[in-house]
Amino acid sequence: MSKPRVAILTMGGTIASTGAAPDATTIYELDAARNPVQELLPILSGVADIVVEAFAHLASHDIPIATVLDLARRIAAIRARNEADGIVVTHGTDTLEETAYFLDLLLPAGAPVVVTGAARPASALSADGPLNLLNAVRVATSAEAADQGVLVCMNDRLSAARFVTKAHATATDAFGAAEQGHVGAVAGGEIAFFNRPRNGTRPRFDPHAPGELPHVDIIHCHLGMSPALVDHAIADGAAGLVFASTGNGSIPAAVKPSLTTARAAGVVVVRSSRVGSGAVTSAKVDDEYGTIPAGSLNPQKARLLLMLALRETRDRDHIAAMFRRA
Ligand code: DAS
Repeated sequence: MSKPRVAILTMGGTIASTGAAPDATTIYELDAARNPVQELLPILSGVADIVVEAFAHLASHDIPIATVLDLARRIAAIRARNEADGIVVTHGTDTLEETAYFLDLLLPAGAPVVVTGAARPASALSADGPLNLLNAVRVATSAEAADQGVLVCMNDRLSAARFVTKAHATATDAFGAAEQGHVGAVAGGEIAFFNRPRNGTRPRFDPHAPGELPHVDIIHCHLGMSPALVDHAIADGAAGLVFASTGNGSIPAAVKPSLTTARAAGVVVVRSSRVGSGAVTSAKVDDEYGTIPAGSLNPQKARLLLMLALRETRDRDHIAAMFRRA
């Protein structure tokens, strides 16, 4: 029987990095001449026929959003041409949740798309990248993983891109969703799904839609916050702003006049929370200033949805409806 076909698109990150010694777990670099993910082919080819495509070779905090859009287009093309039965993306963990969610917003149901990475470089003692990748490849070949939205496979767990977040700076068990949990697990090569993401009504966008992605900034709110950050972002041409607000999306009184400026300039403002779990709910400020509550989307994911929404429409109510369905 022929093996399933898996395309691995590599983006760089710690999984593709090496350090000077086995105990160098936090100091390491990408080597332009070496892609350690490629070196795992002999192990991976026991599970699937693998094609590796080096898509980018960058630390994930340096990946341009346009490259992630190109990645979505490449995955759409692989699916359309039936070049693979499943797709794995290897990625730095810092912004892994953003790429995974961006892909989730841009790719319809179809062949599995699994994003993975590593907390430790390829050269480290107990490097986690090789097993994360092997598990991701296994998941990408699983019929059950199809139509589940983009999945993240880290540390033997499977999570929905919509909810997963990086919650620890260095540990191998950094990924999770405090309220929604994981959707499955991989142990001893066996995959078990125990939750299904509710994807049916979520907004989806065409990866081939024309036009630039609009400029959307995140404003981190804090005690004694100055409105200058908001005013600067508006003057700088932002089409949208996401507030990483305190608590349940609160906006300081000192910043409210800037919301009026934003509205007059057609800048759409979304209220998310810096708290890390729970949903930002509707509030009086939304009626007064036209802001939009982000629900349970964290600020970095709310920003991605707002970018794609703003490329389609500038209508505040239409965008608010997308956030309600997200
Ligand atoms: N080097 C960081 C990044 O590229 C961290 C990592 O990959 O884990 O995101």
